[in-house]
Amino acid sequence: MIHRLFRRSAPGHRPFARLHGEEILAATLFALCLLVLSAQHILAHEYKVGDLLIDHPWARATTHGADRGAGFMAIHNGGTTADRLLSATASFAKRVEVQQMGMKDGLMRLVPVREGLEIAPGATLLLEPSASRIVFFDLKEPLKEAEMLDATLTFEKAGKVPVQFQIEAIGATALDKLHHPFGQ
Ligand SMILES: [Cu+2]
Repeated sequence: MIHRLFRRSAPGHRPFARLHGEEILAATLFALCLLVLSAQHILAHEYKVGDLLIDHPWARATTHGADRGAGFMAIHNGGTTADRLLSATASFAKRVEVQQMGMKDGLMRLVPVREGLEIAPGATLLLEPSASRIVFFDLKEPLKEAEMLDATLTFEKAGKVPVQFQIEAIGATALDKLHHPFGQ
């Protein structure tokens, strides 16, 4: 990768051993940046099942005494037929609901999905704080930052998929957490 980078910036493509000092410095910095980036995502996780790619399921840490939590992720459908996220269960919650924004009593609010959330062919379903989410009810204990917690997602076609939710800070937002730049 570094080699390719230099080819682009130095059309003469000299052998690596003959790079100038500042190029070696640049390469070192570049490698360090990669290390730092991957350290942030040391728990980087994604799940591939059939044509679906489930990117970084995460949930916000909860304060002591909070009885519910919210989970988010991106789900990309690389196939040619639609699938649907129907439901979920979690080891750390007594009850789990997939919710989306919808009208209720004349107001936009989160409502449980009835027929699941569609993931159209080639599309990415984003579960993020401003939109759809998985809600964990009756938490067995507070969700603590940096924990990885077991859950199972159920899809209409892909079936049951075990995943782990990474617990992020209370104020964490969605898109900087994903491993793939979906929807950005
Ligand atoms: Cu991850």
